Amino acid sequence: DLVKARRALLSVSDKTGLVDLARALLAAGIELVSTGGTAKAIAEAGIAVKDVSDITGFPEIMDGRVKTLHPSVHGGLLAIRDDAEHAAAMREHGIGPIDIAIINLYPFEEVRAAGGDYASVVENIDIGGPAMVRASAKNHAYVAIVTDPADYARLTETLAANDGATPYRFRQELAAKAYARTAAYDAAISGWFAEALDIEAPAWRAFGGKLETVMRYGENPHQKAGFYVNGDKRPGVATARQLQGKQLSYNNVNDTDAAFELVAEFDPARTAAVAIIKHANPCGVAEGDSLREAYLAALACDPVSAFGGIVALNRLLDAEAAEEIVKTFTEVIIAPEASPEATAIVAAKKNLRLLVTDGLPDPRAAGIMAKSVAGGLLVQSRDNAVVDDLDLKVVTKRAPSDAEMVDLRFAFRVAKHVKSNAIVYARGGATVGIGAGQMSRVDSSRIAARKALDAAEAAGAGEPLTKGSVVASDAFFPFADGLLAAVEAGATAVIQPGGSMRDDEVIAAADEHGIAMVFTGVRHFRH
Ligand code: 93A
Repeated sequence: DLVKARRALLSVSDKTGLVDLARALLAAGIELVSTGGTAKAIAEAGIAVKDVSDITGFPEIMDGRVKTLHPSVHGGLLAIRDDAEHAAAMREHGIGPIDIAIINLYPFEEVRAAGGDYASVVENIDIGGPAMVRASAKNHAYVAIVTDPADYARLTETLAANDGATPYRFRQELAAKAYARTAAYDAAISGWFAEALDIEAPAWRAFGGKLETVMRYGENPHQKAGFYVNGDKRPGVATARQLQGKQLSYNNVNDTDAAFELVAEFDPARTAAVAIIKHANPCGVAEGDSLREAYLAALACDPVSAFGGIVALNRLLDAEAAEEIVKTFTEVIIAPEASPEATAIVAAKKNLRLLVTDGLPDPRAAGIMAKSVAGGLLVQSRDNAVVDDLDLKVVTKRAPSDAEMVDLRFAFRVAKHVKSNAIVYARGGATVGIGAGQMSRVDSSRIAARKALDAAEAAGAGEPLTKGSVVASDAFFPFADGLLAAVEAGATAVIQPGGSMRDDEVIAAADEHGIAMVFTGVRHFRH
């Protein structure tokens, strides 16, 4: 079970913690063998290390493309120590066992993320490293393979606790981690090819490659969770820089993503926009001349739900907006940038997380969405339809006024990001009532209207804000009842995909009440 470590091979691109580890291994009586750059770094610290060329009897050739790809290295890693034939082969060819391998790979992901050119990205595909990692991990009966500098301390502690040996269970766990690393590495390479060649990426890439964060827990405290990233450089929750606040929770990441993807629908060159999200649904969205104005209008839609929400902005967070946002308990703020003054205002709220992304995602960009189901993964392309690109058809006797048309587009833009069945009332560039996630469309209609009433009451307004509003539906009204509920709430114009068997009935009901209605021809289900 315990394997006494006598020789370690070190070959690392990321030299973090290398010298300390080398010193500790040497102190434990372990001989060190290393490749060019790694050996140099160790030797410069005054630590005795052998060059891998000394054991292969072969120089590193072809710019290092071939340095450890040699039977002396792979035989030392793969030999079954107590197999007579293996032992004989080792004697015959002068191969010494390697008991510990410390390897991390050429920084393919980093070079790719930094926008390296084709040739340098290709040159950073490590061959010898993964070969050694896989060989060591296969032979975990004898070899401890460490692929992550974060495990160096655990290695030295384990050696110290076991008189310079490693236990079987420890080597098994390291092997499992090693194969996860090589799998993610190859996934990143194949993903890069797919992107470079503009071909369909393998579906499983949607799951992401690299474990970025281990969360305290998942959707609920009894669930474990982690955040895996796939190297996509698009501005968003995965690439955001957190300027302050507690670690993001699983639900925070999910909600922040929903918030930012929604607010990115609003071109910052045209308007300032704010979205407030709770449980992955918006409880208020608005645009305006300033972020402050937009935030206040978004907040007015449903101030009760906004408590503990996620706030996303489509422009640089300025001091005026920050001052308003911190008045309400908020979990996360995400924006393309934040001014120093705004950052200072947010800093007064220690726990409030502030994320900046250096840009907005492109709502029209292609992408892959995945959802796990029992026994599999459902994969689909991203919903990148944008209302401005759609052919809107007026189907009623009355056409919407210009002002109604602006709000109709706004409402449909928001409805795309509301869980189905989605009903969104809007007026003057702000949502005034949102009905989300109901099993019947008419219920979503009623809930949205009810929320607008509550908001009006809370604000001391005489009549519900839905009076004179427009309404968007993410999918067609199967019957006239959903439309009639909207009419009752005071909506004057409707936007919806159309396409129901009963479109005629719905159009007739709209005409009867002087409602203007447009069909988009595109549905925005979201589940
Ligand atoms: O170019 S390689 O694919 N060919 C090899 O034979 C080889 N052996 C180790 N890359 C190879 N490595 C990698 O070199 C390791 O995975 C490690 O990332 C890096 C360490 O090089 P150096 O010690 O010269 O800094």
